[in-house]
Amino acid sequence: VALRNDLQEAIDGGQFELHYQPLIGRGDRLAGVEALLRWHHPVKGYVSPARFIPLAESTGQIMPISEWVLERACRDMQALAARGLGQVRVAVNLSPLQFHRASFLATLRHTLQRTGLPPEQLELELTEGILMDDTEAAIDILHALRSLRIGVSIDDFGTGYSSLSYLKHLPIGKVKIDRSFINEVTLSAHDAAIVQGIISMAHHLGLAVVAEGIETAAQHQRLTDYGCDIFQGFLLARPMPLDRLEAFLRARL
Ligand code: G
Ligand code: G
Ligand code: NA
Ligand code: MN
Repeated sequence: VALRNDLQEAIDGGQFELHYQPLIGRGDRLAGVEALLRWHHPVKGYVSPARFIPLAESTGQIMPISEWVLERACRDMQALAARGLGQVRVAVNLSPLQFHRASFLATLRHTLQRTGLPPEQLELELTEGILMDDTEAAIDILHALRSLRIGVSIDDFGTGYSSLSYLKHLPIGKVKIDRSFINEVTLSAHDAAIVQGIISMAHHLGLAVVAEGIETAAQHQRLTDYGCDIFQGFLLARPMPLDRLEAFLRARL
């Protein structure tokens, strides 16, 4: 209950921040950034979304939080563009409740209109669980996103049911291999086989592959050898507030 009340104060009192983690393509090309929510609690300091997102899901508070995240991410990318840093693609994590709300697509459209962000610059990250809940409804929403020209990636890929065959029915653009497989990709023959299998299958289906949680140069090299398209992890860049992202981008111009 305490955390729940705190969450309401956080919503009302502007205690949320968005940090951004760069996604780096082959040849050191910037592929975009992932928006990661941070709660700066006045007493507890930074509280991880892994702690408060599940709570916010159960109380419904996830809805105003999600709308804030989407709007902030769009506005921040517009601010970067206005400062001459180019049209940076931003990936926003979706919660299940948000995705299945009847108002979801309308909210997206309105946010893009209000902020002026070109839809091609927005990407949504969904977990397999979101798609498995009600696959028929999910596919309809994915088609609507595609016609809006908003990108979709499957996050934490490999940790859910991962019925690989369902991928062929889904209009999506990318899979993000969960970092639990990347952790030991250079140490475990099993993880290496799983990672290569995912990359091969995804490429045959016309999907791009992101490896998340890259922490060592050996992992980066191995994933490069396996043909992975995009890399994300502390080795390349940590999540950072907008002003630091701006400096990061400026240094690459
Ligand atoms: O950045 P960090 O490792 O603390 O993220 C923990 C979890 O919180 C991850 O699963 C991430 O996807 C999720 N998360 C981060 N930001 C958001 C957000 O804006 N919305 C939702 N629904 N989940 C988020
Ligand atoms: O579930 P999701 O993939 O959205 O989680 C993203 C989270 O992963 C972010 O909170 C981010 O802080 C974290 N993350 C990003 N790169 C790395 C990394 O290299 N190592 C670890 N351990 N976590 C990472
Ligand atoms: Na994510
Ligand atoms: Mn992930």
